[in-house]
Amino acid sequence: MSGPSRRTILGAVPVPALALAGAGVTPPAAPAVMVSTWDFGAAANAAGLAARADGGSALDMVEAGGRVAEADESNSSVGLGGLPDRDGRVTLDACVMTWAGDIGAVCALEDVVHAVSVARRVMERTPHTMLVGEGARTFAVDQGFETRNLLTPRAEAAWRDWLKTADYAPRINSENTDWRSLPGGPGNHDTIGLLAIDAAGRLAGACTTSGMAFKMRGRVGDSPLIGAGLYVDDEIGGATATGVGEDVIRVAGSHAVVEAMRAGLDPTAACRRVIERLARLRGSKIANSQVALVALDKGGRTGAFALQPGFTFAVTDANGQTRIEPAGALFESS
Ligand code: SD4
Repeated sequence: MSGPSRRTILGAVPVPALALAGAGVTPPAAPAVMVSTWDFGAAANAAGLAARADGGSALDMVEAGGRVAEADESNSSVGLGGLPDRDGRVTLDACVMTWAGDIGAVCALEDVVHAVSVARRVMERTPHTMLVGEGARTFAVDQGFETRNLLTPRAEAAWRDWLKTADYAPRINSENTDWRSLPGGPGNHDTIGLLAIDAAGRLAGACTTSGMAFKMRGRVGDSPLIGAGLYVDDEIGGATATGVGEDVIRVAGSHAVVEAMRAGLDPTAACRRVIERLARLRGSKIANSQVALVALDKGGRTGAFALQPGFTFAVTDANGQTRIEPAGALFESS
């Protein structure tokens, strides 16, 4: 069955009244213990599962997964190799949140690959929850993190090419299309949001990114913002977001998903409710925006929903079985 066209959705018809496209995902064979955004989440989940097998906490799991994406030089939007801002500087945003409500974040961090680990240090070693820019970098150096130039030759070439037009226009699902089309496919990654349940049944999450390619210098998206790019409530579940951060922030996307689950919705329905809310709020302004939300509840159920088709997420169960799930979307392909 086909869903509504983007034009229909944007034509003043109340979103909830419509039969929406691709509403569900296949339930996992076994409860999930880790979920992360995009196809490349599979490699991150493998690292998270290894951390779990070593007795690691849910925080260790999501940190390990985030570090896989950050360290991959061939990715275009996380850590090393991330596409820079319009001034040619790679700046990283990341956050973590635990079962206990402990949080840490960094924004616009430069020259340090593992932003997710710096965010964890902010949580563990400072009286604060967020450090930005030069202060975040200084803290990371004080904590022993190595510095290096994050702008790889490939990312620099892409930036120089972009400078010819200097047209800032986020591309829908570039996270998957770039990754699939680049040489070596599975080696390429993008913004990654991760949620995990450890052997003690505790939940944690992380989100790490170099943000939107060719953003203005100083721009911060949703990814390091607790409540927008990530939220975890150990009684209920967690959620994380990817896509155009400005639109995720407007609806406090991840927190809204967790609250929808608290109200009784399953993870897919909770993500869908928040995407519909964004569509009602923004109408035609989100016609060319992609926002995707992913959730994992306390019982290991997962779900996701997006504005546009093409978003996928990686689900891993306690046996280490990983599946790539396609998310339902509000707009069908036009
Ligand atoms: C941001 N949400 O900085 C991030 C970008 C993203 O996959 O998710 N890209 O707005």
